This record gives sequence, structure tokens and C-alpha cells, in this order.
Amino acid sequence: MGSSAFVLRGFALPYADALLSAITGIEASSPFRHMVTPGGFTMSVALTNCGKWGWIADRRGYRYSGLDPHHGQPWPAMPKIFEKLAHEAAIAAGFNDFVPDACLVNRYLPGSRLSLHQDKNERDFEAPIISVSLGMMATFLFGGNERTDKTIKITLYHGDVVAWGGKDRLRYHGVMPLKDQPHPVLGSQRINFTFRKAG
Ligand code: MD6
Ligand code: FE
Repeated sequence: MGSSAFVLRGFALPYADALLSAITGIEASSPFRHMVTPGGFTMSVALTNCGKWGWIADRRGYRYSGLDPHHGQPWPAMPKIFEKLAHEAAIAAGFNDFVPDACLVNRYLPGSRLSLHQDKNERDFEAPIISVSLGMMATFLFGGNERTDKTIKITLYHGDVVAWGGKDRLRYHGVMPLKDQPHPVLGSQRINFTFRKAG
């Protein structure tokens, strides 16, 4: 991808069962929901969070919050195994000492998409972003530092990890509308975990 952006094929496979069973606990207190963007569009991706900080959208903007607006309580704690996966994947991509304090969990169904965006709600852009894909394959779009820059397409499969930081930290990216190609374990869905240092 770029000089500081990597796809680690299958890196999360040994963690897949633990990630999936943790979701049950997370969604019991912080369910997946479709947030409304500042522009008034309802996101086709459903999301929840775990960890100290959770990423949210509403009519006021995009930001991190220590409380889940669903019930005003903190987000579920980040399971230790999530931290370990994110930390190890960061090392594999050359980013040392990464300790995530936010894990955004995105759930895609057939047709769900994520339009081109930059991840820029974090307090500093020094830390990398580690993104884990489970379930159905997706076509990831990876662009440049301007929205109109040319994008490349990368197919992400169950267990793949995307890691980026450094000079690639603010590149535009998105996900094309998901095709219904059911996965043997997850069926017609894709789950993405995005680990950040938000605070
Ligand atoms: C997704 N991922 O893969 C959405 N952001 O479903 C992201 O928006 C993302 O994968 C920053 C870095 C890696 C990502
Ligand atoms: Fe992103």
C-alpha cells in the first residue's frame, strides 16, 4: 500500500474465536446501532465500541466519547486479548509500543458501505491504526491525502489486518458496498475492529 501502510494477511486468524465470543458481551451492554452523520445520513454500517473511548457520530459531529450515548454509561472494557492482538500487529508492521484505548466495532451486512474518509478525530496522529477484518470479504479503497486522489482497491478477507501510521496516517479510505458472499463462520456479515489511540 504505502511505505507505512501494510496488509498482514491472516494475522488475526488465531484470535478470531476470542474476538467473536467477546462481541456477545460487548453488544449485551452496548448494542450495535446505526448512527446519524452530521449531514443527516444514517450510516449503513452498524457500530459499537469497547475501551476507554468510543467513536460516535451525531448531528453535532464526529468525536470520541467516554460514555455510550445509548445509556450514558462507559463503554465495555477492552478485553486483554484485543489489546494483545493490536499490539502484536502493530509490532509486525513496525510500530512499537502501540497501546490502544479505543476499539470501534463495525458490522456490515450485504450492501453496507463506508464512504471515503480520513481518521482524524484522534488527539494525536503519532499512533498507528490497526484494523481487523472478520467474516465476508470486502473491497477496501485506499486513497491519498486528498479526497479526490486516485484510490487503489484491496480485497480484505477473514483474519486480515490492516496497519497504518506515519506518513500514511491521514490517507483517505473507505469500503465498497458489500457483496453477499456468505462466510462459513459468520454468514452474511463482516465485522471490522479498528483499534486506535484516541485520547
Ligand atoms: C473497515 N475501516 O475496514 C473500516 N480506518 O470496515 C476503516 O475505516 C479504517 O480499516 C483506518 C484504518 C484502517 C481501517
Ligand atoms: Fe477509517
